[in-house]
Amino acid sequence: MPTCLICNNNYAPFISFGTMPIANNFLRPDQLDEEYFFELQVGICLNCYMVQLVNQPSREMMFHEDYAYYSSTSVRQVIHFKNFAESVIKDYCKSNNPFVVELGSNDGIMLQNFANAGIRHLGIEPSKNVAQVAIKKGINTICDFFDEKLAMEIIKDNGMADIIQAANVLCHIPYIHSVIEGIKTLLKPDGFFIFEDPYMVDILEKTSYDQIYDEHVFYFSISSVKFLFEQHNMELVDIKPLKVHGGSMRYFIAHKCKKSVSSRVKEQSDKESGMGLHSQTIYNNFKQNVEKSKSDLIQLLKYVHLEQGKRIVGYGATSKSTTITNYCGINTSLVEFICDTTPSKQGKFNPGTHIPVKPYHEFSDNYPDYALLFAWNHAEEIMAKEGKFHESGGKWITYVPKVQVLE
Ligand code: DWN
Ligand code: SAH
Repeated sequence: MPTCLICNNNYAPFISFGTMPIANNFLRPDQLDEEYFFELQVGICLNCYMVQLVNQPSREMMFHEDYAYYSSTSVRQVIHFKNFAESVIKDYCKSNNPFVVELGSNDGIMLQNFANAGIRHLGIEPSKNVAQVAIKKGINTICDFFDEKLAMEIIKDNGMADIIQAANVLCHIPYIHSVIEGIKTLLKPDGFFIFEDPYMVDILEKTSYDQIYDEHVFYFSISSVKFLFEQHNMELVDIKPLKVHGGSMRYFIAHKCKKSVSSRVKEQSDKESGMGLHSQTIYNNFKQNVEKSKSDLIQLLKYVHLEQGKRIVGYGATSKSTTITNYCGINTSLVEFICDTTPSKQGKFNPGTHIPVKPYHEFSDNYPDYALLFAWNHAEEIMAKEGKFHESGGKWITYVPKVQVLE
């Protein structure tokens, strides 16, 4: 039985997806034969309620000098982080010469707002290629993995932080205890650690099982986050539900007994418990929903392409799509190619099932009959700009919250 990364209790996995490649390892033609695979399984620890990956590939296999995800590819995400930064500046940057630290700052999508406002800031980003984009924008960035040791070095050079932020990062880190100890050391006594990640309740309700892949080690809920920070004498003091990435939660953490705790925390925690988040049944039901989603999707794609002879192209070579394509066995016999605006993914092949990734113009120059929306979390942004595809008679296929053709 695996051991919980949070509390060392034993737990049993409730779902297995079979072997999976590294989700963001888009392959050059000469790399197709040398892929790494691992067993993708998830379980819930019924002692601390943390939903987690059973096996994790090493961090260096995922975050390196050629990390495929550049945060600023979505215009809506740029706006989301501008609003996030502006609220932090307004509410928490009142002290003299405040210092803001961001973990997993990627290409600077969040910190550029602090840099532009002349606020002292520092990004910690281990993936060198994206860190360099931020540095070129004039954003102070250390290219390394954040942990307790690095926190001490940051203090030595910069002093303590008023605010520490992390978006879609904490859930990526299996050595989370060292990271939280680092945050505790680096954060001023009256400071806040504010982080956001995909929310377990949204994943369950939408059967968005494609959020499950190597980089996402944890699937947070209010209950598991509370337990985790209490182990470090820190406290969850407020929450804010968010629409991004298909439903996320923003968590506000403070040193223990330093801030009043919003009633929202208990309300949402009670809601989770009422939904059955603390017992096994809901996760077993999720497994059944995932299996149904898989068979519905394969059936639809086969009907559309093999029986009706229609062209299907994937839209957005997301990390999430690696889980869908590998778990459902989707390859070029069903999907012609995947279009994506990220230059470093283009001309490569998706991990595992080796569908070619092509530049966006290959989609718009010759619209397919159907577009399989792998970037479903950006649906609003994508639909708003793809009016011509729709006018040409093109249709969208989605699988979240259920498999369907959007009319
Ligand atoms: O947690 C993570 C999140 C924040 O980002 C990381 N582990 C990795 C990554 O996950 P993802 O790859 O599933 O993220 P997205 O934001 O769903 O990826 C969107 C992809 O679609 C990018 O490759 C860019 C592309 N795209 C596009 O081709 N046209 C996106 C938009 C909005 C578009 O219009
Ligand atoms: N914050 C951005 C990027 C999320 S992708 C956004 O929301 O769009 C996750 C990022 O976390 C990657 O850029 C990865 O390199 C970084 N990361 C992984 N482990 C880390 C660690 N220990 N410390 C800091 N960043 C880390």
